[in-house]
Amino acid sequence: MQINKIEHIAIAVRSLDDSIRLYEDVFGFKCYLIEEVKDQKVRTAFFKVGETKIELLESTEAGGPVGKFIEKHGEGIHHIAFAVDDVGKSLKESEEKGIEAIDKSKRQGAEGFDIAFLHPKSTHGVLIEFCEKKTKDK
Ligand code: CMX
Repeated sequence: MQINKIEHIAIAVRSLDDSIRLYEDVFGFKCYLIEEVKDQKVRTAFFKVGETKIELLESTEAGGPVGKFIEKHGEGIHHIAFAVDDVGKSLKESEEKGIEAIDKSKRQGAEGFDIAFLHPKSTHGVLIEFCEKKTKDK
């Protein structure tokens, strides 16, 4: 498998607005996109950091994955996303090597990326996402 780069690091936050202020006013980043991903029950905000990005995640429903995460762990790093050329192939290769996938096939995430997650129980406690950009400009 070839990982091209860390596409983004995602951070679960209680309030997108409060957290955007931190990243803009203190760190000097510029939020370039706020997008709701309805099927994931989150609102996201993105910042470019060199070759990679930071994604802030605010839960829109208590029972959603980020709502449950914050309830259990509090705010903090939620997942790491790897940029790959082919999410389907990366999933298959991972499963062949005994890693449990959460998603059995790719689906659409924020920014129109194809995405899929591996289960943190299989990856030493880190939720890992594969991300494939449809128009390639890695
Ligand atoms: N990182 C590391 N571990 C995590 C985790 C995370 N983000 N979220 C949950 N876990 C842990 C739990 O603490 C639990 O550990 P223990 O068994 O030791 O207590 C374990 O994973 C399983 O938890 P669970 O209660 O059985 O399952 P959940 O219902 O909490 O679901 C998960 C966990 C990872 C399967 C679920 O959150 C999921 O499917 N995530 C993928 C989708 C997602 O995260 N979407 C939000 C972001 C979308 C986006 O970026 O657009």
